[in-house]
Amino acid sequence: MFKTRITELLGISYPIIQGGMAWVATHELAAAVSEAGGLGIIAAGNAPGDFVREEIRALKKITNKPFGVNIMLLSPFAEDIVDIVCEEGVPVVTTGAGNPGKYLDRFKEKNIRVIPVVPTVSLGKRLEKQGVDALIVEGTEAGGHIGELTTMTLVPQVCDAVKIPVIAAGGIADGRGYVAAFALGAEGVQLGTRFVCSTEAKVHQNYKDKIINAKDRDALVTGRSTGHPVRVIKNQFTREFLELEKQNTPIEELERIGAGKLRIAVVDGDVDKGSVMSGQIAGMVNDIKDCKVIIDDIIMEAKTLLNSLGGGLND
Ligand code: TUI
Repeated sequence: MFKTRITELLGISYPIIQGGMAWVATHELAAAVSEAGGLGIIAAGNAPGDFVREEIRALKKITNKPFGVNIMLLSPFAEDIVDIVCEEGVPVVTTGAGNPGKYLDRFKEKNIRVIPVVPTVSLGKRLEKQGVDALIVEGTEAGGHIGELTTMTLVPQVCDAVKIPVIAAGGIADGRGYVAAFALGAEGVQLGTRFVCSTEAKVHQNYKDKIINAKDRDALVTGRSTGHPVRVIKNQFTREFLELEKQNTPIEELERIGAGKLRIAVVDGDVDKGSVMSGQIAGMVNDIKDCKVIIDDIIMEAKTLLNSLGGGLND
């Protein structure tokens, strides 16, 4: 359960990858996760190509370990980011918020491992046929832009439908979630919210505190009416936004209001007027730890849990 096709494919020590969170997943966080034996990811988000190129170069100066770049496919700069990851010798690409099919030939040509996030069985099957290396199967418990199905229901259905390895995401932050994901058929896990609350994440303290103080029902969904549902922590922004949605405000107006709100929360620390993206697991993330401690604790807890569960076989 600790050496899988994912550790093999990516050349990492533990099958734990970090989510590609816009503004949060900088080279500092990615390098820390990779140094700790997982796969760190730089998030391109909506950033322009030159910014992402500098992030990749900055990461390479501080670690020689494998890493990845997440391409958010709704970004106006997605095409440029594809060019840049091909030029800069990036070993792994993850994608989100769309179908990366049209870019796959170019990634393959450069021997880049491609691991898209999929919210459905059908997209997973289609991308397997097109030659992706693995899938990140993300349940609706996740933070940010989400699909409809839960991790519990989606992961086993995708595992049954494909032969390539699956990485489970959405609602995982500790050894219990890790073992549960493997029980569902996954060979790795992706964590987002847990890594936001790490020492190395260059995220405003107010944002980390908002997650640490969140309770079980504080992560809710805005943007259902726009077709781009986004999970965030409840605050003044979500109250106002949800009220506008209730009043059938036009989609273009809602998108204009939502634009730039993540940066305000992550960088400026305005967690009242900004968008504090987080998964449902926020209620269980109660401290800030080094990335290495996060990963070591998960592996230790998973081993202990497996021993106790295995003990049940002798009953
Ligand atoms: O992408 C994410 N999480 C994100 S992206 C983001 S930036 C953003 N902000 C506002 C609105 C929209 C985006 C914040 N958080 N997670 C991975 C993910 N991918 N979740 C869902 C999907 C997804 C959805 C549809 C993947 C593929 C897909 O395909 C549709 C198609 O074209 O077949």
